[in-house]
Amino acid sequence: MSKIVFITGATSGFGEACAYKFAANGYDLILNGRRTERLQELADALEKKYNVAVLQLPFDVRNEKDVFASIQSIPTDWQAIDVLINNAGLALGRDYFEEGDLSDWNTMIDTNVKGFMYVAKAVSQLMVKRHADTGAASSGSASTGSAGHIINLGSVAGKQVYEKGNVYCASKFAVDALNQGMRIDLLRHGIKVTAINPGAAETEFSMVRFKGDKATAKKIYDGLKPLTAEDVAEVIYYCTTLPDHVCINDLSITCIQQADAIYFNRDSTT
Ligand code: NDP
Ligand code: 8X3
Repeated sequence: MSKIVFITGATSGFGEACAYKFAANGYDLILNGRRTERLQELADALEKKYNVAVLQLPFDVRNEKDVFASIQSIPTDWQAIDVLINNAGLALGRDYFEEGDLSDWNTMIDTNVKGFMYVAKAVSQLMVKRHADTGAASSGSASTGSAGHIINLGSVAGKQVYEKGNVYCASKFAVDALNQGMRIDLLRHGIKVTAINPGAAETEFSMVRFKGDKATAKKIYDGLKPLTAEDVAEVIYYCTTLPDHVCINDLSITCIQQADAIYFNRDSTT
């Protein structure tokens, strides 16, 4: 039987690249995002190219009821989720704190923190149930690796605050704390929990952050050869290939021109 990966935010960027990477490696996929046409196109492409099965699960991660209802209604055949890539998220605006837009703040917290928690809770319940059903709990063996793997998308912005990053950084600091908390609390169920913390990666992220202002979005990557979505997907996939008893807990990844959330070595010729 094929393994199953569940990816939130699969309609673009890291999520979409992960969908291709995991499909290429034989996984069946549960794919989430709000843009249903994109989900359909992606599902069609993956099924055709890799002959994998795809279950589309469109919902807005901010909607608590929809998240739990959708995940609890996953057909039995699909409930043995091996890997959750808890990825849906966004930044909105880059403003001095006192000038920040309250609606942007609410959307970031509702998506990156609350939505992130809802998805992780609903999926971890399925993983815990599976762990109990397979008897791993009673044997005390957490090393079987059969219980599942949760991969949380943090950020270098969740390790260090930068100017005008305020609320986005706070949301990713929360992800960092939740990643640690989940790892501690899910330890007894044999569930691996990994944080992936990328630096600047050219996806739709900056276009979303700057609300379609192409010039400002592009400026973020001036003088950089930033990470690509595929670079990040490669690393995420790698984390799932290690032996059952090995877990990468927390991994930061930047392009070679970025040291952390603040320091860049930009090259005008790049
Ligand atoms: P993209 O904008 O390319 O992709 C974001 C994805 O999240 C889309 O598929 C979008 O789908 C989905 N999404 C956003 N809001 C919701 C929602 N409310 N419900 C369901 N899905 C939602 O960005 P990235 O791929 O770059 O970002 C993915 C994650 O990585 C985010 O958590 C981001 O914070 C993080 N990150 C990004 C970095 C970067 O530089 N790009 C660096 C570090 C971390 P749809 O609109 O269809 O719902
Ligand atoms: C996204 C990376 O540096 O734009 O989390 O905050 S950054």
